[in-house]
Amino acid sequence: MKTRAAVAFEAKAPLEIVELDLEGPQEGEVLIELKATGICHTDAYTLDGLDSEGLFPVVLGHEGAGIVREVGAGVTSLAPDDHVIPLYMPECGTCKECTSGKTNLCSAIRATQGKGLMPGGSSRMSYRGETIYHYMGCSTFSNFIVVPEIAAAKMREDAPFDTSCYIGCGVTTGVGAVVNTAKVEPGASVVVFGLGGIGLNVIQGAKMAGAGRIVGVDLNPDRQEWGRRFGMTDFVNPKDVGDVTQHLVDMLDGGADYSFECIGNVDVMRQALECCHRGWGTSVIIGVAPAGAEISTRPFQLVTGRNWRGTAFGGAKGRTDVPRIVDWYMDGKIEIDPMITHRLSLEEINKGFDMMHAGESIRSVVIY
Ligand code: NAD
Ligand code: AHE
Ligand code: ZN
Repeated sequence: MKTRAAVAFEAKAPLEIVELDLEGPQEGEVLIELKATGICHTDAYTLDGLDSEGLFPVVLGHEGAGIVREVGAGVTSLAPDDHVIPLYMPECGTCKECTSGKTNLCSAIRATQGKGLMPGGSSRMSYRGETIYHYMGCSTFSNFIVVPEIAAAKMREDAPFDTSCYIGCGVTTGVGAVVNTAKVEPGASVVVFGLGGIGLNVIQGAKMAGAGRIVGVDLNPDRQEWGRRFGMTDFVNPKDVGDVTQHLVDMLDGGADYSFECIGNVDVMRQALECCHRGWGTSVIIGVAPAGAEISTRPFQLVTGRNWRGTAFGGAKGRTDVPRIVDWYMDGKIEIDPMITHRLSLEEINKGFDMMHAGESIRSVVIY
């Protein structure tokens, strides 16, 4: 069949809207008609050539929601007309990681996923006979996609696609980092570096967990109002203070109980660790840093009891946790609607990237 898609033919070039050839679902796979997709900073990072796994030509996008249209042989847990969120973090339920009870990092299809291919080792997408790579096992910048059954989470049918798609990455990552990874407790102090599509969800997760002080740090002054809207109690613009780390340590009587880096900047990752309280403070890295970048600190920071952690997809197990997060949204426990600042057609997708870089959007969503 044919599908309309925004293709990244090369790094740093605008996406081009073309009609691709798409092969149908094979055994254990499903065909999904996407209804909406968000644009996450990780898509921009790969498009900018900063991803060590980046491949071109590729259909980017990993934050979608849609409807199952066809299932391949042997598919038992999904059927046509099911509403689903594609998962870049699948959940097979049987691999070493899924059964460990210690991580959400399912390993069933990670090797081929990182090579832009389906589990059998081939791509389902092509353009004029040339292979087009899949991205993060999702490629939601295509109207139709094929994904493995284990990489789609069923969602309730009354949840709107144009907001629920954000649960496919940003919402789950931010809220999950707080509740699954850090396990922030009531009254704890929290510092959030970077108040974009992820950081604002960390803030609302911290508020939901009953955190006390929630300090936001961002270079964009407009983000102060955004942070306060979701529960931030204090705002720090690094441009207004000398030493950000010392400023936060003084502000929080020795430092933060928890900090979250939601930017992808290794210098800020160091500040996020070092603003944590001696003896127990935990810093969680969420931001994805450019290929080749490395983090550093004095080992003394760890010797004296600070903890450095990281999280992917907020520690959430896709097929188990995503439907619950959709329920949290539908029950008003978390907010999504105000963060969707722009709705675009597929033809306007490059505008979404421009607005992200200019700091004008929180989340742009493409509606098919
Ligand atoms: P975004 O562009 O919406 O937000 C980034 C924010 O950081 C902006 O508000 C920007 O003003 C601010 N910022 C930039 N440089 C700064 C600095 N030096 N100091 C303070 N603030 C600064 O991006 P996003 O979609 O929220 O993504 C954030 C990061 O999280 C990216 O690196 C993305 O790749 C990563 N991410 C990781 C996961 C994961 O599972 N670990 C999931 C999603 C996104
Ligand atoms: N491909 C990069 C790593 C990118 C990365 O860390 N991705 C996050 C999700 S970002 C979503 O917006 C993730 O889930 N990582 C775990 C994994 O298995 O990819 C690189 O450095 O090669
Ligand atoms: Zn993302």
